[in-house]
Amino acid sequence: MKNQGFTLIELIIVLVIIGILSVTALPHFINLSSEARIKVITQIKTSVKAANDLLYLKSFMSSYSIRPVLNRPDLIDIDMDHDGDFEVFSSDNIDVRLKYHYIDNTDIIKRIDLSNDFLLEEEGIDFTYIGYDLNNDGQVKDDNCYFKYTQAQSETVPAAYLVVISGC
Ligand SMILES: [Ca+2]
Ligand SMILES: [Ca+2]
Ligand SMILES: [Ca+2]
Repeated sequence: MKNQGFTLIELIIVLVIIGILSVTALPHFINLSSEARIKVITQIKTSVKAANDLLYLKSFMSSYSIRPVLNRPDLIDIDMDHDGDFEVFSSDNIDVRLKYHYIDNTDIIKRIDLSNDFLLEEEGIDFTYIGYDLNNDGQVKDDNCYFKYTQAQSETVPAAYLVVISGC
């Protein structure tokens, strides 16, 4: 039999169902996306910490070449790709310069895959914020939905990881 498309009564039924769905489902989706944002922010923290823990370990492994930095006892370079060069300033090379064996806050962006959904903001020489700019004002901290990385401060004060999710 030839398909005759929707009859008027079918169309009305469909519209009513869509109406009911949008009323009941919308608040749920808003909740979900807040939950999703919290999950993502937490995930970013986990990824950065995992990357950092791994680099920390490698900085003590004899299988990686380490180079001290002149007059900077807080810094070391690691030849991550084992090619004998220390290309720590090249953005497409995995060689890395660590501060007290942890990632410098400005190198976070090199170490994780970040989508355009996030805003990344650096503050001073120590802090990097990655989060949602929910009110679109170009700033990330005011939205209270971010991950904050603090680079290591000394041999005894390692890197720190904080999530703020009260605004997510
Ligand atoms: Ca290298
Ligand atoms: Ca820094
Ligand atoms: Ca903002």
